[in-house]
Amino acid sequence: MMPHRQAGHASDAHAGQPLALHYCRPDEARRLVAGDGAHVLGEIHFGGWLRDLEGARHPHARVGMTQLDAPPRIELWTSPAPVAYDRVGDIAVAESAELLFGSVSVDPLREPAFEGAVERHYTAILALIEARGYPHLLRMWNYFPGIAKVSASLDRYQHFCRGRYQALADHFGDFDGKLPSASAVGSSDGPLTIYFIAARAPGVHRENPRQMSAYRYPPQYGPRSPSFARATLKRFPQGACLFVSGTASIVGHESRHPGDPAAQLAETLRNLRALIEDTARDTGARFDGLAGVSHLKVYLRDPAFLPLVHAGLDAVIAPGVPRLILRADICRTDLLLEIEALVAEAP
Ligand code: 3EB
Repeated sequence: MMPHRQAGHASDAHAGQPLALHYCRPDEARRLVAGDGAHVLGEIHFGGWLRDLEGARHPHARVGMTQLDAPPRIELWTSPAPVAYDRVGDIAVAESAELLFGSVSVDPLREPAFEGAVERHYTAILALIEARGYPHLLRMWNYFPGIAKVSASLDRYQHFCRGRYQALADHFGDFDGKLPSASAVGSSDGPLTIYFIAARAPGVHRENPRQMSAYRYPPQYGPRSPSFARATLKRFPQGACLFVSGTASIVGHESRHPGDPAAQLAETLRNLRALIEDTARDTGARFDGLAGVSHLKVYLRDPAFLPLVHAGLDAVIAPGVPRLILRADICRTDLLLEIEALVAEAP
């Protein structure tokens, strides 16, 4: 399943699961997609288009974030089981027996239209997953340009949060334990892209013992709080995995270590370790702390921080764990980096 990984590595724990993640070179993606062992759920290109997807039926998107490591990788989600493709309005859909992968990639629109568009797309996604019988959101990614641009005294991230909140509140009522894991990060250019994984059977949404739940943040961060969980645990017959949301140098609700990327990285890694260990303790999932991380995606405000990020990660993450490092705008201006992860249960 993971030709770029060495045998015996943490991510082999994903083998046989209803989904696998690959951060792979374009030629590896082509081979995986053409082979008969893997069916594509979705394919995300960061930077430019990395291979020709003209006529592709599976959900795909290009996100305007430069990759800071060479060679560039594609984020490819595959299923060992066959996948059926469809398109419903703006949503490209891939359905396997257990999982639905969807993506929306549209003109980002300017304020004041942006916020309503976010609400509309979220409402459409929620209606789709209900109608198709995959009502349980596991993970959502949100990318759009101009995340710090201010209009009507709110920045675009705050407008995004308001639109998302409206759709999710209409759907769920109260949020406790209902919101999925997510990332929401600023791109340099390109569309508003929302992609997601939903399931027939529920996951377990988790919070971080070192952080206030984002959906309870005080109003200083915006009129509507960010609506996501810190992580979502999903049990498959072959083992559990943990979708870890974008995680930053926030303790409680406050940003820590302004202007100090090394300290922000260390704080972020403490947050990740606490979240993974707390989930393992509470649920019995066999996650081996940071050693169980199978994939990392790092959003970095300034490419100059790249060497210290590599050094900091090398100290705690095994060398074979694929990391995608992207130039991106983080939603709070005092945050210099954010890290998301996939964690696999030990075999
Ligand atoms: C934070 O902890 C940092 O709005 O969906 C991380 C992950 C962050 C997801 C989101 C925001 C989101 O508040 C920012």
